[in-house]
Amino acid sequence: MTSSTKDPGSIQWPKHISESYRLKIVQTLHKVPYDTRVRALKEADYNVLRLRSDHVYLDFATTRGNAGLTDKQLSALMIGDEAYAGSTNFYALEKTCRLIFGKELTIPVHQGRGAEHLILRALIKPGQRIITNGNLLTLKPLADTMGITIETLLSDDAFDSHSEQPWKADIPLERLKMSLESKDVGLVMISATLPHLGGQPLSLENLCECATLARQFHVPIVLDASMLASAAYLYSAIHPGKESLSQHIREYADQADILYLTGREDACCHTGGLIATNHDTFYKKFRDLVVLYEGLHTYGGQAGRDMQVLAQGLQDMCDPHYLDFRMRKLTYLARHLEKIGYRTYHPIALSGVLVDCHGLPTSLLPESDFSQDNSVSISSNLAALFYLVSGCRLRPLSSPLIPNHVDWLGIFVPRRCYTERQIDYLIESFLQLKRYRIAHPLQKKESDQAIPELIRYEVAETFITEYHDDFIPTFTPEPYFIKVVEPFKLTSPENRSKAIRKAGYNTFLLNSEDIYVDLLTDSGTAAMSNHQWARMIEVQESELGSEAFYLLNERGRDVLGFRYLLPTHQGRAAEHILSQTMIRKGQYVLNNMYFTTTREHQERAGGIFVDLIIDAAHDPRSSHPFKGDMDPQKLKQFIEAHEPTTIAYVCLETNVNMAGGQPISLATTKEISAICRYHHIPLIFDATRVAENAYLIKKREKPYAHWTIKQIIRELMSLGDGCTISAKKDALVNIGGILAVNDPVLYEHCTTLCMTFEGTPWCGGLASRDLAAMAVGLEEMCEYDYISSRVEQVHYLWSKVREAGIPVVEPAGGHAVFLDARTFLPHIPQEEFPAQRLAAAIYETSGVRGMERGLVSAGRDPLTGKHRPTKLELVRLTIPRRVYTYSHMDVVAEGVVEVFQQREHVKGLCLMYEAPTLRFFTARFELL
Ligand code: P70
Repeated sequence: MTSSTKDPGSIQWPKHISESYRLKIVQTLHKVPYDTRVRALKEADYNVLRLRSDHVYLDFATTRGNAGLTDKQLSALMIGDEAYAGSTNFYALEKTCRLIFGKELTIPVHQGRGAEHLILRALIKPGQRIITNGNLLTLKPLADTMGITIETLLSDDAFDSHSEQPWKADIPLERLKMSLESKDVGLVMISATLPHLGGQPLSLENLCECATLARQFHVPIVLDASMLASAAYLYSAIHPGKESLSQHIREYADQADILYLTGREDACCHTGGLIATNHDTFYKKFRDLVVLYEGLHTYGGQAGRDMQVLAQGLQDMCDPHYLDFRMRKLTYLARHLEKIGYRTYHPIALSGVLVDCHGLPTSLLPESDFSQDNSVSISSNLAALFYLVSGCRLRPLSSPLIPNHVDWLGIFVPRRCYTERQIDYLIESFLQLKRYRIAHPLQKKESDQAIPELIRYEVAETFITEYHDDFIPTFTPEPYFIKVVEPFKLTSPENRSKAIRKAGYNTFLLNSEDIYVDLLTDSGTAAMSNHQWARMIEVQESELGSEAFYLLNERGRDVLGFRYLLPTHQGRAAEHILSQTMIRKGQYVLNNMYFTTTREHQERAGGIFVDLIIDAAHDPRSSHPFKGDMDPQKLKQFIEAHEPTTIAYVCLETNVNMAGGQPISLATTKEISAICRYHHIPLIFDATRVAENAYLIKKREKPYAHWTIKQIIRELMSLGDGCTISAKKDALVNIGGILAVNDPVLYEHCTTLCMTFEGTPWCGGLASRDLAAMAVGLEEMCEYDYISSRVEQVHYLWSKVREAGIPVVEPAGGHAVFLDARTFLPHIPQEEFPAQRLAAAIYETSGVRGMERGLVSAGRDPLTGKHRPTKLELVRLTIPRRVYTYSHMDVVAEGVVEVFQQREHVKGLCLMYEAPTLRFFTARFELL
């Protein structure tokens, strides 16, 4: 063996690596209360592997069949042709195997164990032996039932958690030779990694040598390639060179006479597997058997869609970026556990982290010696305790996977499923664990016939000594896990320079494929949840009285409290209808600052836009907690100076976008509302970001600290007469808007315009499925854990850039971090568009896309034709909802800091083209 001994966990990574994907669909996640955990554990007979998955908060029991899919895999699910014979999906799978593994003949099977079953039946006789490095989870029981002996050959290092030997899955060649010489060996089955040892890899050299030996003795060599990408990745990490991950995968595959896999590991499928070979004689044997045990040779017990997903998953797994991130995440986990006193298995590999239960902090175990003859392992006890403490499930490893003298608790981290914050929760739980002690260890239930992993336990007396109350982590982990992802890449610096020049230094004009982390907007960019998708598929499409409309109407009323609701295709459509209905030419519309589309519609309806926001809003450095508030004094003075009848309405935006995502307070809004009511002036909200505003009220306005988000929203909305909403923001949909009012006459007028511009009043120009998604979104936005993790993530980025000395709008807002471009680039005068320039520079440096919110956005004064003066010259980094993780935020902060460090070299821009309205969308610039 010629491998070096470099620990892949010690490789120098760039400072921040983030997930190579953004979240596309999330699955909502609920904490399991302590009392439920106590009950659930008892019901599961204290064996965590018997717990119902809905009683588990975060599940680290296995990496099999629970990965987040890629968007392409999800769409593959939809193109299963489900033909019984010769489906296109089979041919896609066959082609993929040829491409990736260089194997011409493919037999699909339902899962890995289906493959093992066929291989054993086809190639080995009872009484013969199999030599393996041991993926024994399924192979061992299968061989037992078939009367086949298994000989596991591994070096002693494999079970030594301190040995840094990087190839613990290697087969000792001397022992292999001796066994082969005994002549009764029917197969050599080698696994590319050993998942039960955390994913320890096999070296390519060892595989080559095993293959050479096996051939000398005419014994076929079979490779379990379920985690071949992981092995090949670790191989390339230790042998850095020109070869790609795909090339290494191919080199491993080339050594095998037969290759098989379960799609449920590296290929990130939920089911499916295959056998592939270039040998016709083997193939024919499998083909004869597959019809008996699995299904026809062109579907092998898989739905057509599953073959298509597998084919896609195999292609996706050849991308090393995800494995870079995964390796880092697992290294992070192991290092932190060690820091807080747990011993983990070395080196770190790609299935997960193993905690050595012989090296536990002593405080955890009973005061009396943990009985030597207690047949229940410490790891099983610890897993039960850990579940009680955290709601998380880990996996105690038991024989035959590992020898009796070792006792490990496995933390198997599902692929593309949990975020770094959730891993942090796990780490904090381990810290919390140390405050508990097992009082009476578990005992096996007498006469239990279950297989070793599923044995039932009981406890004579109380299980733990004391209950220290439910622990509250120091942060809010995302209340969802990842169901589907959308992979992305960072393009080269040359590519980015070219792209921004081509886009006329306007980030609106960039192509999304050139973008790494996209913080252009939080509008229509959210990841929808499993519940939203489920409702979307459920509802019937109809533009007349659709059930989805009634669903939306009911939820909308429940959350907002207005009597009449009209869907629109998005926010500006609602603004259009409302402005046209409520404004008479020459009337004033009083606002708290402005939003671009809102003002445009007010002015087009003949209104005169007036801004009455408090002065602090225009000062980026003021840390007033409610910078979105309208100034009641200014309002009173305005009404005094003009007749109330000259005012069409007062429009209050929640979480004022252009001011930096700054909230309005309930106290001031009550004052504003009272003034309006006294003078019979309607008060209309732009409630686009009302949930974020409600969260900030809860945090910053004392009397409401104990109110629910929904109660605060209802209280706020009860102060007005109606609202417009762009549902593409807080309401968590990709398209949609709402117009809601109390006045039936006004509603009828709006309905007429809706018919003209949007669609029927039951659809507003949307598909019924969009209404359904909106209905569910309105509810989800009110969930405290969601909205808190959402806003806190924004605050995390805000704090990070602020701590680096970068000028930001104070205080942190609800949806975005606003960089103060005037202070950031003091040498660029406002006429040279510092914010526009800064947004472009951030893109060029880091691939992160933000948006100008300054002179360009303010547009020109229709009367004078001059740029509208604006004090705020900002770049907005807007965080989409449920899409990015904390590690993405780290990468963003790093990019902004990099530009900051070279800020003197950044020059201004000159305007080359602008459209007459909303010019920021399409304006073009050149470098000065
Ligand atoms: C953004 C988006 C949209 C928006 C809003 C408020 C407070 C209404 C709307 C319009 C998208 C956008 C729109 C114009 C310029 C730049 C960006 N804001 N009210 O990114 O809703 O887009 O659904 O028609 O923030 O802030 P819609």
